[in-house]
Amino acid sequence: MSLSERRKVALITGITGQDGAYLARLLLSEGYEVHGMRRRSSSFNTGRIEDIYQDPHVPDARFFLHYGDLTDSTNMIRIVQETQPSEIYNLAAQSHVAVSFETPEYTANADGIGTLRLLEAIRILGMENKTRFYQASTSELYGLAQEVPQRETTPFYPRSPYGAAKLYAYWITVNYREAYGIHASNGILFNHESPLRGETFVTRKITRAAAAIALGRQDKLFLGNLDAKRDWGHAREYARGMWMMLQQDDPDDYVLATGETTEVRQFVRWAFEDAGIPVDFRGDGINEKGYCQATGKCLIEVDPRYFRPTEVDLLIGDPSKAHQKLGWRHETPVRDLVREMVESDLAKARQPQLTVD
Ligand code: NDP
Ligand code: GDR
Repeated sequence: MSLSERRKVALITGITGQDGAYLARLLLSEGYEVHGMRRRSSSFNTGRIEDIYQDPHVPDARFFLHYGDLTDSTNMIRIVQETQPSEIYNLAAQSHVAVSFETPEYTANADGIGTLRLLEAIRILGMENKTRFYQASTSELYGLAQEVPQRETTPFYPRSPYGAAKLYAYWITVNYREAYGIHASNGILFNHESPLRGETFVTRKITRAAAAIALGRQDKLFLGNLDAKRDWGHAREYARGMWMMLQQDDPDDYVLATGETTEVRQFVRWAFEDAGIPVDFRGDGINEKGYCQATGKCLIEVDPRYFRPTEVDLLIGDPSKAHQKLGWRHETPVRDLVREMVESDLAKARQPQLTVD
């Protein structure tokens, strides 16, 4: 069925997360009716999508939220049946690598079997030929890198319960494509960040802390492994890549990355520079007091509690296939990404009601 003949109805799991928020905006701007699955929470968890929320009572509303959870099969079958999506984007996951060591079974259930539940919903409902499926796969599949840079053909070697759960999700997506002819694609996305990034991922933790320290609201930033290297791009651009994958005639798997890698330590340097905080970052080393100012005040310290039992030391992706086949390209260099995130966190930190934590 050609693109123009297909109904534009999307179901996004994980719509309250960073990527869900960017993807929902993009799909609304492309004319889609957008359905999002959200979890019930005792506190508000829709902060990232507040500005696109529409009252479902308005006659031409195109944005709807449904309560659901990846661990609940019947609930997912019902949501897929009710919404009849032409495209499903499975972005929901317990997405924190360090937390997956604390909650390995839950992570396997949500991130691994959750993907199977959605694919089964498509099959049970007989929607194999009318619903396209996107799986949020990850560079964490490469883990202990078997090749540099990593591309679609690089062997996987996950290094965390999160990576292992996502490995199952990757292969079950491939299997349902091959076994049942579902238009199902994996986006193997390298790290992507933004002002909407979750506060406990390293980039946002750093930019929030730099803003709070600059305004005198925080004394110190505790971090784990500063030597790790990541290929960081902008989440808005990666959401567009997800959508582009489902607009292809044939399903396939694609790496989205910038092709450049940066040490966590360098990200810290840039963020503190952008926040206007003078810190002595001379040399590659960090002394026993951390990174300090000329006054002797030390602002950044390594706390081993943030080390992971097994670490992914180096990630750098080769996005050539996405360049050639999708025409996708990243636009924001990591240096600009840091600046945008620091500026956003400085603006937020200046708002008095948001500073208590
Ligand atoms: P976030 O952590 O920001 O968002 C995760 C989303 O999943 C949230 O909406 C969360 O809901 C929801 N969720 C978590 N558990 C469940 C569950 N059991 N049932 C239903 N919903 C659930 O992640 P990102 O937006 O950064 O990432 C999106 C996806 O892409 C994830 O699958 C992630 O693993 C993957 N990925 C991310 C990369 C990145 O760099 N950002 C890179 C590669 C892959 P709530 O808001 O209630 O917590
Ligand atoms: P990652 O992102 O594990 O790559 O997973 P994260 O930002 O958590 O860690 C990146 C690197 O920074 C090191 N690090 C710290 N990390 C955190 N969270 N907190 C710290 O204090 C800290 N100090 C150093 C980590 O050890 C690591 O090496 C993200 C998630 O979005 C996944 O869902 C996604 O699949 C991958 O990116 C691609």
